[in-house]
Amino acid sequence: MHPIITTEQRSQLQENGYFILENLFSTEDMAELTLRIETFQKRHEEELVKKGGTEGISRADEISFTAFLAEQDEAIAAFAKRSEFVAITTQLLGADIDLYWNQSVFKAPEGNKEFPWHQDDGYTPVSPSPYLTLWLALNDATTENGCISVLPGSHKSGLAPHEQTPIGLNCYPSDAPNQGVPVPLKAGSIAVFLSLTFHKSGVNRSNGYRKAYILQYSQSPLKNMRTGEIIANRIPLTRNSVAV
Ligand SMILES: O=C(O)CCC(=O)C(=O)O
Repeated sequence: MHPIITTEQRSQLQENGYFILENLFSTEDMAELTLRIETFQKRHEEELVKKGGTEGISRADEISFTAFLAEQDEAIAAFAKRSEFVAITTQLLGADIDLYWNQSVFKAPEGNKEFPWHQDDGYTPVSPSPYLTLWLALNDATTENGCISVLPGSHKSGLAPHEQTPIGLNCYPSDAPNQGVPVPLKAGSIAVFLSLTFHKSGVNRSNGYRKAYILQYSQSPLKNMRTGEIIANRIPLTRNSVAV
């Protein structure tokens, strides 16, 4: 079973709400996965343009969130079920795990907006909470191209109020003196954080796309706290700590 989550990483998650797993996957793995993802991301971009440039929190030529990738592609599903994810999630969450949500997030060069501070639970509050968000860098994420930042300790006060803005939900001022910790990541590295940890991503000032694949794993079953319903049609990862 790999990787083994160290005592230090566990206490970072508990205290700060996040930790980093460096170089979990090879650059070859990331190149292959990116190719598969780009088929869907490009199609989504084309649809965005046809729809006038925006849909939900995606904006053509700025930022696109392309969801349900593992549900549509066998190779991406196989990636989301890799033993690395079994190891991480069973150690941190428990024995029965599902892939709750998965999406790519591509930030276009010279986009001029941050993606605002939020908790993932702010978009859909669920129980049990928190679940785990694994933010995987498909290419190098840097402070120049809009890597994420996290606010250490912000997970400790539960679900914060979020206000709707034109570019996404927001739970923390973008002009507060404490703007958290930037988390640059090499391709193939992961930021592991809790669904209650405040995070945002920066402006992409580079001349290339910043590409990420976000995998969110939760205990099974998972309830939508707005509707009270069990969230159906998720991809099972483990039962009794064994991959399924
Ligand atoms: O990758 C990004 O730019 C931000 C994505 C994010 O925070 C999210 O999807 O929750």
